[in-house]
Amino acid sequence: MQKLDPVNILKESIAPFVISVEKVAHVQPNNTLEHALLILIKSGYTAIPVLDTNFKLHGLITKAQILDSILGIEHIEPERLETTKVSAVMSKTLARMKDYEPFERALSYSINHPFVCVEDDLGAFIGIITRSKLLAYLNGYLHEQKKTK
Ligand code: 2BA
Repeated sequence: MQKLDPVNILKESIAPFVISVEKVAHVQPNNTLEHALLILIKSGYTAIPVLDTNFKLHGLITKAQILDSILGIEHIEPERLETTKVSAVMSKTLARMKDYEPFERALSYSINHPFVCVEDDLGAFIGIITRSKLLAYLNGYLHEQKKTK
């Protein structure tokens, strides 16, 4: 087995950690909030990426953003779910990196983000890396290190 050291692990490829696009729940910018809420509820996730039909990443949308957008002054206004588009509510700032960037970049993003979006050189969305996958790998790595001491 390859002997890892702290410098090597930081420079490792992120490829083994990527959950590929076919497995990532997502919505499109011109979908309604009603559709996005259905996808979020059915998938069980609190936040998912927003991709267009060419798999270009536009942002991310959360259940909290959708619920916030239907709050009126005194009432919840669910009719807005049918008339508002995802693009009007989504966040455009998100953790994103290229597929050739190293493990250390994904790790440092995951301090503040539960997942990082990964794109290829042409800007096509490839998938996501979740904080839990990175931590599970680090945990295994640290235990291996302990055994060899
Ligand atoms: P959250 O939706 O806040 O989910 C937090 C954690 O809850 C997930 O961590 C997972 O451990 C668990 N969880 C939530 N929904 C689940 C479900 N339907 N089935 C199984 N476990 C579920 P991670 O798996 O590390 O995911 C971190 C974040 O990455 C998620 O945050 C979500 O925003 C995003 N994510 C993960 N997998 C995704 C996928 N296949 N499609 C879209 N987004 C995904």
